[in-house]
Amino acid sequence: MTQIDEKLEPILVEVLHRNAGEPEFHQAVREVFESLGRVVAKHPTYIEHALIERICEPERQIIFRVPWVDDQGNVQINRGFRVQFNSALGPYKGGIRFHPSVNLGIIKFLGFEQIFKNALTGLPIGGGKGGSDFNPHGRSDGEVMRFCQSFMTELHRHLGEYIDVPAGDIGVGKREIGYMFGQYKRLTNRYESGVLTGKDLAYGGSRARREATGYGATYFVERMLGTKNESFDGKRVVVSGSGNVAIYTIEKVIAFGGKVVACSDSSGYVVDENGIDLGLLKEIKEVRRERISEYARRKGSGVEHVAGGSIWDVPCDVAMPSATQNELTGRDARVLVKNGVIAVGEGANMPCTPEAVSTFQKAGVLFAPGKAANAGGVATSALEMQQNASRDSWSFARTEDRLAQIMNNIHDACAETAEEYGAPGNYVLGANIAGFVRVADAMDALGVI
Ligand code: NDP
Ligand code: 2IT
Repeated sequence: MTQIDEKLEPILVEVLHRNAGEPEFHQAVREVFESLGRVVAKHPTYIEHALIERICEPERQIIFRVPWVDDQGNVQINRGFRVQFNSALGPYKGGIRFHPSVNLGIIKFLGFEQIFKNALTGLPIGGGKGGSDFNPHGRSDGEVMRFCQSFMTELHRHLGEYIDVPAGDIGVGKREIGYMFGQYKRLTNRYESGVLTGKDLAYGGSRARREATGYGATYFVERMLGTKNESFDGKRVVVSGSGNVAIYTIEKVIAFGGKVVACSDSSGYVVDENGIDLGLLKEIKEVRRERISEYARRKGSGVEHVAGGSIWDVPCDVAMPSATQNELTGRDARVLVKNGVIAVGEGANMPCTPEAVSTFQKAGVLFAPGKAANAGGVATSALEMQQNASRDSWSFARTEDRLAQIMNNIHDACAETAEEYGAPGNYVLGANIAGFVRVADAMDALGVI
């Protein structure tokens, strides 16, 4: 583990103590602290004005009961969360996750990462995150709708286009956003398009928002490969997950000439040496909401389905972990390095454990951290807010151009910051410092609030 600067150590101890029992939040905070030693040495005001303590304390945390009735007439109870972490740069902005593993610590880790990610986009958005321990798998449309309506019945009083603007994340896509927007509109009697992003094109969504996270991560890694005179062209790529981020990562990697040979879900992975058939994958995952084993069953011989196991055992040149936090361990990283991986791009939030990240860095593997590489989703959400505010609707090409520009800018800001602070090629350090400085300077200008 990297040494923490001696001025930062007591602050970290206090933050960990104050947030006991939240290991993912601790992990995210520690990684940022590991990067900040060189910053506080240059700019002592960040310590003197307590900006580091302040940034670790959410502005507001909301926890609420979500009662709903299932198809059998039973009353079900879930827990809802929204952590409004930081609004120095703009309204709180960040997704909503529905997954049985959701708890306050997970939402705080995601909200904390979101602050720096959103700052890196250069757009006026603060950081927040929300969710519930509701499990949408196996639930009917009617159950999902009633759950979303109940969730929004409580949450709506805390939202607004100038206050807090949620979007999707694991388990929340355009269906859930539609049900939540419908309930918000009904409760407030306002057509406030900009209160949620990731909306369907039928009622105020942005073109290219669906594709944005995966496309953005691929643009970022393509530019990072370019620093070594490499590209996706002709490369073997493994993408974990088979949800929104994974599917549109696969689509863009293929467009850049790469071959994606494996993808996964929580039940296992498939290997298709001919390259993943994207049309079939979309039909199975986006339309039919089936398991990944169905891909192997439909393709027949030649495609392997491995139940359980680690997708990182599949040899590749580029790895794009795009499922969930801590899905790629130190052991997995060692296997990837042994198999000759040259670049890793985090499509998910914090998918690589700290041991995995240091394994890649020590081996000289190009490593793009999630808060930089997956920022294209939230950046395009901010473009959706712009379109809603100006009652306009942009073409796919115009939106994707902006996305590509933003990703290139984020890449270059991370690379230049790493260079400036004496750690060329360290995108983790570059992303943490560039993001932190933007937010901390804005907070400082606003006084002690
Ligand atoms: P989806 O719900 O669309 O897809 C998630 C995928 O990851 C599914 O294949 C799912 O499998 C798998 N998965 C989820 N949890 C686990 C788990 N505990 N173990 C193994 N596999 C798991 O979500 P997204 O694609 O939107 O999100 C993926 C990641 O990207 C998350 O980390 C999210 O925070 C991050 N992200 C998303 C953005 C967006 O715009 N959507 C933006 C930036 C980051 P199964 O279906 O079996 O559960
Ligand atoms: O993690 C993320 O950046 C997201 N889930 C997208 C957030 C957003 O507001 O678009």
